[in-house]
Amino acid sequence: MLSNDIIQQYNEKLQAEHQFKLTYLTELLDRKGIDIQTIIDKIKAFQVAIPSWALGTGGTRFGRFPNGGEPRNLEEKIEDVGLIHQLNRSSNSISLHIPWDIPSDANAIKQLLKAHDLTIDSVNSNTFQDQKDQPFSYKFGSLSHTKSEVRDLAIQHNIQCVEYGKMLDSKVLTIWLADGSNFPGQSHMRSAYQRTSDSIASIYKSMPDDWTMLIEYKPYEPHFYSMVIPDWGTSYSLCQTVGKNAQVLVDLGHHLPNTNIEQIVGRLMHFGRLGGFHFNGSMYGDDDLTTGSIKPYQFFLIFNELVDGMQDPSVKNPPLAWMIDASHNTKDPIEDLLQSVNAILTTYAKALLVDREELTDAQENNDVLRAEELLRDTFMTDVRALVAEASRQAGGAIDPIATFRGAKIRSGLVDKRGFSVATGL
Ligand code: RM4
Ligand code: MN
Ligand code: MN
Repeated sequence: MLSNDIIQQYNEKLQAEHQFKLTYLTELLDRKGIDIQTIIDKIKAFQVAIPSWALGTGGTRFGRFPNGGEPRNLEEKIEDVGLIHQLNRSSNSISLHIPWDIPSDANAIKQLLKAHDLTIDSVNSNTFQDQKDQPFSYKFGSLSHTKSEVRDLAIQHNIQCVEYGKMLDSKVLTIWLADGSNFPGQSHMRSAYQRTSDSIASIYKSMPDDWTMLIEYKPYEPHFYSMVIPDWGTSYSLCQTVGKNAQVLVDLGHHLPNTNIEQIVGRLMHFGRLGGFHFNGSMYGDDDLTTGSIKPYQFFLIFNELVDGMQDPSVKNPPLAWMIDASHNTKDPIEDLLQSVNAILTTYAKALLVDREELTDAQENNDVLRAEELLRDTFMTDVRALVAEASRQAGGAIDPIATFRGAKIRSGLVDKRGFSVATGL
């Protein structure tokens, strides 16, 4: 664990400039009738889960370029997330992928989580790879497979994930189904959907009542002709079929270019079926880049829709599960994650500043320019000092990345762990 003195030491260096920016923002928002502390408190409460599989360098199928010091086991993954949370106070949970993160001693893991002020977010099943000594292959599908023995294996794996989750007090199972086809005629579209729906229903039935099932969609990859769950409509219909504790999960990279994701968010919230988010950045598809790095305005529009839904009492959507789902091929994974969380909080803060009454008025009166300018004005406001202040007030760093770099944390991890490479993709 990092000594809090180090965080304070870096904060002191940055305090004067930070205060200057904050004072300006306080006055600017005050003129608009917004109390800055109310916004800061909301930022403090916003927590984004870190996926265990994003703590090592990712790769493409052409190669991987690790820098060393990666977590070698679940314990070290928890330590890394603990470090991130210590620096930004906004990442208080970790999501697990089974079988990569099977806990060998659940009680010891729970103790470790507690020591780092963390909890387990979701457990994620993996039927996109065959494991060693697996009796049947997922090559031609898992939950949608034509053969019942393969489907049963995949169903049992998901049920097992829930068991591991229960041991660690998780309450969320996330299913991302890699099933699909690569060639026309390969798969019978309607039957593949029906088999999937039946398989998901059996998993759902075995889940405790206070658990949530999140169903993710993805238009292509690993299959390129068809995916069994390619879009939000399919996820939504599966959720409707299985029951009220199933929700749609939106992964920002799982859309074709130019899809209006904010509209999808609005629709799902309207139906009360938006369960959670996988944040990342995307240029073409499932690029898994740093959140907000490619299309920051679109990201703001998505948050604008989220905040609008969350603040509207007529919207009966359950609280959302926020998570990053990224892969770090180029940057240091911890730095990249800190950058992503910062982009998420900054964008959330901006969406909180939108004058909703004014926007509704402009929309009702079809004043297109006024509505658009209202959003643009908020988007252009530099609110980074609000996020820095939220972190500072919560005991974190004013500038988490500067502190991570200044304290030479990565080289410390390399010294301790050696040239290690984490499990994951
Ligand atoms: C998928 C999807 C899932 C993630 C895997 C590793 O594309 O985004 O959420 O668990 O990648
Ligand atoms: Mn995802
Ligand atoms: Mn993905």
